[in-house]
Amino acid sequence: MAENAARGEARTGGQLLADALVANGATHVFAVPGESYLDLLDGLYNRRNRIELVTCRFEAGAVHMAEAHGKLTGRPGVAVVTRGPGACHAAIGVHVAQQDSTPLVLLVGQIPLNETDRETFQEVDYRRFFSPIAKWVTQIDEAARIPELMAHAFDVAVSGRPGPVVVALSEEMQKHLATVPDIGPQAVLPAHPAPDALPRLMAMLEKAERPLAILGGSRWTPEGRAAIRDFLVRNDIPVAVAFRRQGLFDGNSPHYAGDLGVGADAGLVRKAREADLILAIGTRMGEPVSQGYTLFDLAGAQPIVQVYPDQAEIGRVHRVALGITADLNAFALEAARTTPVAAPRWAGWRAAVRAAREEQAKAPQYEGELNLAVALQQLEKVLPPDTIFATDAGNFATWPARFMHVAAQQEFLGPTNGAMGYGVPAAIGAAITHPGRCVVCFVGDGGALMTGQELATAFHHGAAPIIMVFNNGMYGTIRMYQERAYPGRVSGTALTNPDFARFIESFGGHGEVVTRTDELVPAFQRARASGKCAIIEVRTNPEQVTNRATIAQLRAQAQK
Ligand SMILES: Cc1ncc(C[n+]2csc(CCOP(=O)(O)OP(=O)(O)O)c2C)c(N)n1
Ligand SMILES: [Mg+2]
Repeated sequence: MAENAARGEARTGGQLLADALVANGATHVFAVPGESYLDLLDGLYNRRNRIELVTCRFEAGAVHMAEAHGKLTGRPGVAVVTRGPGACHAAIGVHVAQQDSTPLVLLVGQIPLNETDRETFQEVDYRRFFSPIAKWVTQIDEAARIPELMAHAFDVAVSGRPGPVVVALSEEMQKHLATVPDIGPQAVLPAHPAPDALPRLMAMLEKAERPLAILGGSRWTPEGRAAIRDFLVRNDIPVAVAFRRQGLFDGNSPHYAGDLGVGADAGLVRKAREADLILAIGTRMGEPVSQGYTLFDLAGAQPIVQVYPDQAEIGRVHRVALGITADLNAFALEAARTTPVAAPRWAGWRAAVRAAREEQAKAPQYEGELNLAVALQQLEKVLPPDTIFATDAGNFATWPARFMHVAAQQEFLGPTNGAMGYGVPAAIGAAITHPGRCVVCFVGDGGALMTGQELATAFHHGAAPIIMVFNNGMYGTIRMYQERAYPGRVSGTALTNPDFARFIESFGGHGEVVTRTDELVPAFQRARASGKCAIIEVRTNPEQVTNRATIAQLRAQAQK
């Protein structure tokens, strides 16, 4: 225990690990237990007043909750899983944290060291297993090394481009005694932009006529977000957000241009092509943002200023005119101190970009009793100003992305790597991280049953997110691709679903079914008033497979 540390007494490895988590600022641990880490569990028992141990039902759920915690707080989310099968289940969360640049520390209970390389029960070499998807993988074999290696794991997860670190914990090491002090995070000043970075950026802006900012990345602080908003708005620059980064910029601002990701509005994509200066702030300009690497010329014909915390990502695919290596918040605070361009020439351009966004957010007419676009717009008006949204991956997600806006004080959690099964656990992780806030999850009927068992975790820990299940009875996204490539040949994409309202009621939660436009808001209000974890099943029209096309239209296009 910490008192032992202060007295310089011996502690077990399990206790040192729990104390290392406290020393590095962890407040929550999301775990599925295993016999491989009984000593760490016991160490956490002693630290139960400092760390909430969240007992999950599936390791993928545990890592998604931890990842959501990391996205929201900027500090590494912590998940603990057992070796072999547990680590394999957890791998998806490591991939999310890698592609989403989220700080995450995954601890894995390991086999006894003296059985290594016999392919003993549940043995996996984690350095090899996780190396392509983790930022760093280590294994602790000596209790005395725990404070050093755990502190480094936390430091690596938040440094430069944030990401996942995996730490395997040899089984018997956790029982060994060591007398070593705790080590906390390395205090370090953030990387500031080079002295001539902002003057050069401003000089390029002075000459521009059609600038467009693309905001992305992770670990933005509230001050950083406010500062970058201030800089962009004072310079009257239209702002798009990168794929699933809607939380970075107030969607209601007249400067908001929409999200540049999978399913981006064609109007915004056209505007991005017309732009004569791209300010890529925090985004890697990856495949979703660059529309499959087609949007911008790779050799740099369209000038791009890229601001990124890791120099290795600057110009990685697209050669940029000006690369600025900097901590994003440090950059934003410096940018906010610059004098805005005196008489920007792009007021008309900014208005045109915004008009394109407003045009695409208008609700079209849809067949049937439920106009999902109108229902979501009505819902937006009654959501609390500090709502946290968590989304899964699938076509349903393009409806809120197109027709709703994430306001300045709201947060948005989504898997930029397109991992189905993320939404429900991310919502639970968010509700556990911020107990007072309203958490709304968007998930399809496919994703809802991929990790829906984690609802048990929500009840176990008193979390009450509201889960909106968009039920179209199919893996709709894949059906869409199928109809484009092989029209009329439905293969492997139809689903049979439970009664979702009765499913949540069986846990003691609140269930609602929505089939008409005007039912969504009252259903949401009853769900909120219940104070319980809730499912609102929204029965959507399967024919309306995207918000822009019906199955019949896709077939007709495919047969042309
Ligand atoms: C873990 C995982 N498995 C499979 C996929 C491929 N995939 C992408 S979307 C999708 C269907 C999603 O179905 P649903 O959740 O019902 O949403 P819908 O597309 O019907 O709106 C599938 C299978 C994926 N992205 N992630
Ligand atoms: Mg579906």
